Amino acid sequence: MWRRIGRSIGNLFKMGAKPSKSKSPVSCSFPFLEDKSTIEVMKETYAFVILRGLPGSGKSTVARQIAEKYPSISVVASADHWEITPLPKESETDSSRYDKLDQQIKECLGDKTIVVVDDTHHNRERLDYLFDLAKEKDYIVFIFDVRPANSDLASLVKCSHWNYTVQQLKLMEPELQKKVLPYYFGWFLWRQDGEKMRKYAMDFLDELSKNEKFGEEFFKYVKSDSKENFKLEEYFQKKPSVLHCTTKFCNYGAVPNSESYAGSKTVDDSLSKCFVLKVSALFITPRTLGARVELDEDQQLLWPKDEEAVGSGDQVKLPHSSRSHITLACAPGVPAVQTGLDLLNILKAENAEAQPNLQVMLEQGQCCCLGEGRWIMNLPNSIKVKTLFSGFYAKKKSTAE
Ligand code: 2AM
Repeated sequence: MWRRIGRSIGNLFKMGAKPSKSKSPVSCSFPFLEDKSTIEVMKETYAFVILRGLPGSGKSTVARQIAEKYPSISVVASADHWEITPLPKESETDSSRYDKLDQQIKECLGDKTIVVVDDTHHNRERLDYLFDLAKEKDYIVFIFDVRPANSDLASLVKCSHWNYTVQQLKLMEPELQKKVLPYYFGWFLWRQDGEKMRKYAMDFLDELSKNEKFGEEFFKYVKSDSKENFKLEEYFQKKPSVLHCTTKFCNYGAVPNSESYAGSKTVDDSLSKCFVLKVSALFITPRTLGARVELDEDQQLLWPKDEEAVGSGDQVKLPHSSRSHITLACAPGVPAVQTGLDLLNILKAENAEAQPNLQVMLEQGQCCCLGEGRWIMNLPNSIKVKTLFSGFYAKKKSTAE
């Protein structure tokens, strides 16, 4: 019996060059293998799946199952296939060992929708290199730790065909027991729905830019030499390459409670799973353009508990997860984190004021001004967007944007 953190996988044999020595019955549960709506979305998502675990832990079984579930659109790039023996200690200086595997991965990125990399992945530098490859082509990274239910290393040694000793596996084990913490966790929009949101945002800007009342108020708060030459679309140029709704910002573990969040069962069960988010409003400030997201009960479980204090210390208290949003664009020099802060600020002003300062009617709905260039348009019909839950992984300390 084999498991991926509480879940069992089986039928143990290796893809690629050599089959593993033993097999056990299949019984596994991953959203991208079993959940119908997840599978539909995965079929049209650039997904970079990193399988991670000790030799003999069952990674290749999962890889094979993905290949079977997504025939023709997926590829498995396996270290075994290129006969790359994992080195037990963190001393993999000779990266040329990976040349053939990397060549295969690079050829498949952009060509195949789902790229699965099957290797031990116990070396952080190696992971960083893969994150860069995925980011270059806007692939969403999914990391799955495949762990044997039976942690007896002697049985793993028997299952692996690389003739390891128990001692060698012991050297790899500590690194593999640690979670790879992302820059942030969040819901990543399905490409089609991402495009839909971008179009919606552009139409919103287009309508606003034609509205005199809006222009008069908004322009007072932006830094621009000339009102005539000011163009909203040009001002909000900085856009995320993949739209997302952040749940927990981890900064690779530097943020408190990142590890407990990443290690929670809710997060683990949700990795790669499809969630449909409800976008209930669009908002604009002199700094950011964003979409408000209202979470349902299940989605709220993924919202970090330490964000509960939102609004505490202020007179206006806002409900848990009020900050949930999608950053659509930022003004020059403004970091994306500002969008959530702007949303909270708008919601507090909305709650505090009986009447908005100004209102303008747009095709998509009524847009209300809350002063200081802050405007919100609550949508008469919310927009539903399909997303996949995962982390954003990049080299530690990189700016990531
Ligand atoms: P946001 O767009 O959802 O606000 C990368 O910087 C992403 O991490 C940003 O898109 C931003 O998400 C989020 N982020 C950055 N710094 C953050 C912080 N201090 N707190 C919460 N989210 C942050």
